[in-house]
Amino acid sequence: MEQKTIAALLEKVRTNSPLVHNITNVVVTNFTANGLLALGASPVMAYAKEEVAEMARMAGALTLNIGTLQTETVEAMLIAGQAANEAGVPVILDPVGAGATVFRTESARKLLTQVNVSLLRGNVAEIAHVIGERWTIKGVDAAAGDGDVVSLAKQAAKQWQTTVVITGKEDVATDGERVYKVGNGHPLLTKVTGTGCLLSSVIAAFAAVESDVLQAAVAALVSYGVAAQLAAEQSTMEGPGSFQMQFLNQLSRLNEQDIIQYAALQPAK
Ligand code: ATP
Ligand code: TZP
Ligand code: MG
Ligand code: MG
Repeated sequence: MEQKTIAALLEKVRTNSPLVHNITNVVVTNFTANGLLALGASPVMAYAKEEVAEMARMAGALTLNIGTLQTETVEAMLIAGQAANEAGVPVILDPVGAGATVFRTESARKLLTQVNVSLLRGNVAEIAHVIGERWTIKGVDAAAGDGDVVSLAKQAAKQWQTTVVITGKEDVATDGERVYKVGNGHPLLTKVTGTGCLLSSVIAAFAAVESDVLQAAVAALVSYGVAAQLAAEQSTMEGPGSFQMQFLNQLSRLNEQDIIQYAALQPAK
């Protein structure tokens, strides 16, 4: 995928400012809304089962995030997901903490079974557990492991008939056939809660303007990772507090030159 294509998709997000409907967790709600605004998208959070279908139908994309799941929220996610499917609105699922508890693992699988999910994004442990493989997980965080991340991602894509993104130091994106690796990002992203969750919603914003979900995901991963690198460079003090603020600034000012200079993207097998 060309760097210019990535920059053009970023520009399209800013021009179209797609509405992204998020049913997300209580930890990251404000950060997700601010991150989407900084990027140029239009966030909305709506959870009541009386309204989610209506909101999902009018959105450019829907993000389902199980980070602080309640039984009623699963119901609302199923209603929203099915309404999005009927309206042709892409659905992104972030299975936060799948594998940590049975409720999370089973809810993620239920959503994947009953909703046509366009893209599944998680850390390696979450994706492994969603497909019934083992990987150490500590709450919502993945532990280091020695499995093959590319084959795990491909296996998940085939098992659930969806596009899969596994993030970490290096990100992997695949539709089960095509595979990309993205090396952008910065370790400070691991010191700010919700950077994975915001990324899932940023992928949703790109999927709202690009129907090839894999291309949308790769453009989102590169843009997000480059913004993080620039933020780390710009932070006066190297710490998570100033990084978080700079990261929002960089999401809003990122341009084609930055993408051309920093994109670390390679096709893989
Ligand atoms: P976890 O809970 O395991 O941290 P997550 O849902 O927060 O998972 P991450 O895998 O942390 O998701 O991915 C969020 C962003 O952070 C992605 O853009 C990813 O590339 C980036 N990232 C994660 N770890 C690193 C790292 N060690 N170096 C650079 N970037 C990283
Ligand atoms: N606990 C439940 S959800 C959540 C925490 C700490 C936020 C996780 O965010 P991310 O993006 O997966 O780090
Ligand atoms: Mg993280
Ligand atoms: Mg996460």
